[in-house]
Amino acid sequence: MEKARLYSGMQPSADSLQIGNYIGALMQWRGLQDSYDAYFSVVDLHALTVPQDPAELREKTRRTAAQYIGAGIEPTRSTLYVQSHVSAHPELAWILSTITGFGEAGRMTQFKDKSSRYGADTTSVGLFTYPVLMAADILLYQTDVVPVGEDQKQHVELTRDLAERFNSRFGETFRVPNAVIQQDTARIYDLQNPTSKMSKSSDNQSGVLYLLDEPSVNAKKIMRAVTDNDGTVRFDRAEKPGVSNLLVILSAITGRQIPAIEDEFAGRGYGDFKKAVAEAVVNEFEPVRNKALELMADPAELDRLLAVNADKAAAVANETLANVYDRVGLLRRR
Ligand code: ATP
Ligand code: LTN
Repeated sequence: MEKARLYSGMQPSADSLQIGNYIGALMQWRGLQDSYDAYFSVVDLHALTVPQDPAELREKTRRTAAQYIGAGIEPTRSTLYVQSHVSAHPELAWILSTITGFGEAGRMTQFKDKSSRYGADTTSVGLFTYPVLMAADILLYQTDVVPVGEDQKQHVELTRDLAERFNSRFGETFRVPNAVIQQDTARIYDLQNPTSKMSKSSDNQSGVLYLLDEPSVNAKKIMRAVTDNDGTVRFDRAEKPGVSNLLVILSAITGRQIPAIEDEFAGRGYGDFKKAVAEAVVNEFEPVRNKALELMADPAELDRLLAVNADKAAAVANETLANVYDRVGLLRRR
């Protein structure tokens, strides 16, 4: 039987990914790549929706791809590519934008949050149409499942609506995808501010564990993580957000259940517990970081891998796009 198709992606918005991206996305992707025909993109066109330095964007794109591979996304098994290498993405996005309502796009909460943060004058039209490009990413590959965080659920809903609308207007063209929402329990918070989500593009780096940082830097950040005065290693998001966050990290990385960890550290101080978390994180990151650094040291080989995968992706995407162009009535070029 043919494997169902899976699509996901991440923006190259930082020099290094952080542990939330690893636990919340990469570990899951790695686990899914055997059971699905999986496509993973570095969505550089999406990154352009906020100002980027051109040289840095190029570098971040390579680095993000290297970290996908370092984390175990295998470029021979999964189709791991850079979004801008497949020109069908912006082409389909244009077509989809013509069937997206202005009000419909305006209801996207991520756009509302970001535009109110940046102000109307610095908010680009690209930021407004961001979800339409995301819909194009997904629909080009006749995707069945889209693993994403809770914050992207609304964008996948829009994608489904657009697929259904297009199919009913122009005939069956797109598979209607389903979101697979990553468990909220896999959400990682900032070590210094454990009630806000950890982010790779955070202004303050002291609470963020970067995959590519030196092991000693990450160990230090964990030893300095904000906790509380109660002194017991116990999961309680409301009262003990710092300790709970460290418990989630240790549990996700070791695969052990939180109660078993609580038992192990009963009657022991936070120092011991933090040491165990630091050791687990450093050991987990080491091979990921080494592999990513190795790939980054040979950009020609990395670019070659990405080109092979872009060709694989383009073959699928172009077929969908040609069908779409026909359906909407664009004249074929002979
Ligand atoms: P940015 O700062 O650029 O918004 P980010 O680190 O918040 O980046 P995204 O690029 O928005 O991350 O998300 C990439 C993937 O990582 C998504 O699947 C998202 O759900 C997951 N992810 C991001 N941050 C976390 C987190 N703190 N905990 C768990 N998963 C996360
Ligand atoms: N918007 C997503 C990244 C993204 C994506 C996609 C995820 C772009 N295109 C297609 C899944 C499928 C984010 O910010 N995490």
